Amino acid sequence: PFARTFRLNQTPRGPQMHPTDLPGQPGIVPPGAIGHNRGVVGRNFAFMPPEGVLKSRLPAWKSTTVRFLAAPSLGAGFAQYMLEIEPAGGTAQPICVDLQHFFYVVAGGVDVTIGSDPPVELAVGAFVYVPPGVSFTMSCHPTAPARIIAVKKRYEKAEDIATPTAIIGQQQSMPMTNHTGLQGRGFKHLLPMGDLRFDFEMNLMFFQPGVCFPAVETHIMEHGLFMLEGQGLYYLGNSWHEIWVDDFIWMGSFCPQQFYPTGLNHSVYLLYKNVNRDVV
Ligand code: UGY
Ligand code: MN
Repeated sequence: PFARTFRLNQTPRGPQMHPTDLPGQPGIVPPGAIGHNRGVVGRNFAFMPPEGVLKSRLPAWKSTTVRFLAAPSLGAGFAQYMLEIEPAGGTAQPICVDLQHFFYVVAGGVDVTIGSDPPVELAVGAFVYVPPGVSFTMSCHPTAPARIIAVKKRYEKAEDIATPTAIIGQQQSMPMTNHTGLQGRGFKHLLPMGDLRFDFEMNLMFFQPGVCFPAVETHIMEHGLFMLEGQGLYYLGNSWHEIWVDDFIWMGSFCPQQFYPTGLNHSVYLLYKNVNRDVV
């Protein structure tokens, strides 16, 4: 009976529209509604297509939908979430002594202030790192909604190492590097690599179709992965998962992982990785 009733939902969606906001249509079962679910939560990984991630509203965020993707309740040592901010919505966050924040603009534009600095306009591809002990505000431009991928992490202080300072950047003006030497791969390290003040990295990873890692990786660092462009197959634990734009993956410590990009164009994802701290 599933095979007879299931039909792919061909409703086009605009770049600002989340799949859970699609208008219902009689006789059309949206992807993921019955049986055909790509979402999986394993012992130390989670694969989350956007259609199943429901809305939260938070007191500190005005006219904003928050969709939590990773959280301590999942097993993650950080939180990652998608902010969908309506025009003129946003937040003013007070100083939080031990929390650091990272934001990356996926769609639309926002104004951000960090501490007492003047506001900075962020467009698609811009990002901001807010260190612990620093307040910030974020407000969406009045003309269009914004989608921001966010990370929140408790800062792990290390002896004799200073706390990082704030960073605002734009990925389009950063150099593409490739320490692997493998043709068809590229990296943009949005936070300074090898700077021991930071306890996490945020990297954009670029792949040409068919170019994978030299080996299946199994490492202590966790990941939060948000798919920005392209498509492929992702190996997690011991199974392959089809990955598309807007999908999210949490990879816990020691989760075997590999990416095999498919499609005709390059694939890009934004990757959180905790680094530079000892095991206690
Ligand atoms: O840097 C990394 O750990 C990266 N190669 N992992 C990944 O993309 N899953
Ligand atoms: Mn990795």
